[in-house]
Amino acid sequence: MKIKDNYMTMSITDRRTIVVSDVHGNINLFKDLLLSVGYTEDDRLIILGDIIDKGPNSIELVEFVGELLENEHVHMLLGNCDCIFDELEEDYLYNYMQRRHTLVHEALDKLGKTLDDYESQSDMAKDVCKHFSHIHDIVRDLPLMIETEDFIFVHAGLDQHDYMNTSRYNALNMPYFYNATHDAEKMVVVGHFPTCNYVEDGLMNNNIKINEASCIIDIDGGNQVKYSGQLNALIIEYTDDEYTLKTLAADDYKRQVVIQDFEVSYQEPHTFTYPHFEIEVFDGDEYFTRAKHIHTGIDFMVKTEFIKEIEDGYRLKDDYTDYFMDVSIGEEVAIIDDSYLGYTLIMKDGITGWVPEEVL
Ligand SMILES: [Mn+2]
Repeated sequence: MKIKDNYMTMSITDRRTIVVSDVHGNINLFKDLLLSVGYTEDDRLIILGDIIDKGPNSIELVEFVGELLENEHVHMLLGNCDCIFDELEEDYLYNYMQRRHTLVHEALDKLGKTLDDYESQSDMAKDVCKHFSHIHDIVRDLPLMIETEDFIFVHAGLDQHDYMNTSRYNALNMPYFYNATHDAEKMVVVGHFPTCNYVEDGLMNNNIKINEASCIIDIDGGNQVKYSGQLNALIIEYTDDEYTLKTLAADDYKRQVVIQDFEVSYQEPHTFTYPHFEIEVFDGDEYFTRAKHIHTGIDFMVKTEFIKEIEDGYRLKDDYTDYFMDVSIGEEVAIIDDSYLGYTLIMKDGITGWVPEEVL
């Protein structure tokens, strides 16, 4: 199957359009985001796929999206994670379930069963399909792409040439599309690949990224995937034939008020993201250690607890930023992780960084 076999065209100039992607079972955050954008049924809502897996409430979220879809101005595209019902008999499923929370976990929970209760994976698949066909029905025949006057919406990406012939697999799975090019001559809006993987100015930044030159917008804020992920909304509004774009984000981290100013006079921040985690480690203390990032050759200071010793060397235990955030008294910031010695990882305006713990 290709995009040209399953897509929709529509005009979006008549009302406000809100675009959201990769909600991944996080129903509460999705509702928060809809509330913050002031969503009403007069708006157009386009969900770019991947409502299922990783987050805690995939089944309830699919049911909720199913209700929303009864409104003719609500549309959802297929994402790779929404294909879970087609993968129930795949060999890799049980292995994946060890690493990630999935819709299957929730389905078995609701059935009061575990994988051990089934003689075979095929029996499990049949049972889940039988009891959750109403969930399957909602995500079964979703389109791969929506094309409008000025925009193309697709979950992951388009082929470089002849986008209508992009395969279903590429439309749902293409990595690093933000760095690619296309010949669609419209603004292509995708999710799937968290924007913080495209590091600019050395910052860990989860906000929507817009590349006017290559006509690509990535809106995936890494919700449920990155430890400081957020859920982004892209808002498109037309006046006559001209559109304007606005962005808004929601997250569910606890908030704390800054009680002391903190300012760094000069720094050149670095952010290293998946999959380049190999580092060389030099001297340090319990707070920070001098290290070299192997893939880029960059020398930097790593929070010592972020170093993971492996068989033949050292790795970062996850995405890492060495950015120190400026904060002022009275400011409210999101607390990402306050379990580190002496310093707290916070997020402000979609950007993640460290502050000394005494400023909070
Ligand atoms: Mn995806």
